[in-house]
Amino acid sequence: MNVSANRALTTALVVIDVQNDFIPGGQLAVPGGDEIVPLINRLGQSFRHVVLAQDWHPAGHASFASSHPGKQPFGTVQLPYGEQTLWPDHCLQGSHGAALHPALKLDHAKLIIRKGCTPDIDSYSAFMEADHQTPTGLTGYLKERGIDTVYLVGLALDFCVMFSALDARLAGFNAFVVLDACRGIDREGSMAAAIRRMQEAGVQLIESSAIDGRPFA
Ligand code: VGL
Ligand code: ZN
Repeated sequence: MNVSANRALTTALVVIDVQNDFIPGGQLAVPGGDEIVPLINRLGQSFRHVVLAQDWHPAGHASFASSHPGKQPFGTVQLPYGEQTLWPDHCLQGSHGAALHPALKLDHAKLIIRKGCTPDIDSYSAFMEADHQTPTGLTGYLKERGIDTVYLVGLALDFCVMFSALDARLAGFNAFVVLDACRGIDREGSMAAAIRRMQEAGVQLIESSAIDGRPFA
């Protein structure tokens, strides 16, 4: 087996939360969220292994401001695992808002991992719920398939992409975030903080020009 074929087998593209509710017009719109879809579609052609993450909350989820009387979206509440930012109701299981963006075309993706399903625990990360104890199963899936390197793209850079990248490092993966294939929410300096935290954790921040052109297929 030659080197490039080997790299194809050990590398995965992980597409985070490219869902209607995170696109302009959705319940928790990320500015420019729709702009990255054509780029992600193109990058997908460079990867044999593609995994999609889907934020997938039950009604009354603990991350919804509406679940906490008197609380507003973008406020916070103290939960057993720490401080939880509160959001508008979003990505309700089975809803249009929770569906993957209709222009996302990654037909060869083999796994859709749904997260945020536990009623009283949020999960920004595609790897681990916010209690830092409950795995989603993604680490096991990737490791069982011999994957040691993940490239992350999607929404939102300063929340779900960042926490997924940090947890990928904790699980021992090489982690790259493709910045121009992400968009952020950027509340109260969250974007700059996310970049700093990822750099400190050894996440490599790159542009798509570094990988465009089928190197992993
Ligand atoms: C996300 C807030 C709440 C994300 C998900 O995908 O970044 N952000 N749920
Ligand atoms: Zn969510």
